[in-house]
Amino acid sequence: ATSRPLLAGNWKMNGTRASLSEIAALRDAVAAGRTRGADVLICPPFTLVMAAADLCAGTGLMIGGQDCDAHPAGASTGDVSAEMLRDAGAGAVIVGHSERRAHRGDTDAVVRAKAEAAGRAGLMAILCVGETRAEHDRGETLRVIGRQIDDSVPPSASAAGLALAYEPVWAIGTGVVPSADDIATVHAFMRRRLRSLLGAEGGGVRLLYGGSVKPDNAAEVLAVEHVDGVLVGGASLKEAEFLAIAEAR
Ligand code: G2H
Repeated sequence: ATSRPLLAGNWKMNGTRASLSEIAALRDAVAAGRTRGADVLICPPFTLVMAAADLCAGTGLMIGGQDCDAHPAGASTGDVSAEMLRDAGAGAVIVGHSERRAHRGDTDAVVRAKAEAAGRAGLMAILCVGETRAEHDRGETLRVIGRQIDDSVPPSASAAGLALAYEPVWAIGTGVVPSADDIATVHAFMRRRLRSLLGAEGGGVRLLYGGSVKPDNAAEVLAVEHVDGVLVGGASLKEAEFLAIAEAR
């Protein structure tokens, strides 16, 4: 973990207007230096993106979306484009989260199109990959991750415009976290794969770990080689808990 770390929160389908106080508190903690130079990002639901971005404009707390459509605008009821997120004040967007891959039809090709749209809109894409429990148990982890990287990372991606998050599906929301050795193995593999896909840019893409990151395991996860940050779900909802993760490194 040599680059400037990225600590990202994914609120998923949680949060109402009242939750903006958590974002304001985190913004103030970042401004007070409590996150010690890390890049900090919170991805609330679409309904809160603009209000959250307004609260954080010009501060060190970035706001992002949790998904985007691949097209800039059009007849696509219920969808939000990367351009719209950018217009709302977002600086980043998550694409390819396993909950969307599993339940919303986001294939590798769709994820790549969304990541490309994010790039065109000037958003950093937080692109998620990860194997299922069954794939893990069959020893297919690296094969699955390799395919997901090859087929969903845009060949045009830049180091600044992309973060790749390893989120083993079996570790999401379960309290189970892979061993430090297993995370290191997967992250080293991701680094090699990104280098062969993107060349020098692939060496600078930040590699995040996601899946049941909590204050009590964050220090260990963040110390793993090739781990340049974390993507945090449940523990990002409360400012104090997320800050404890940021302060663990
Ligand atoms: C994994 C993670 C955030 P949690 O999905 O993307 O969620 O930390 O709740 O496992």
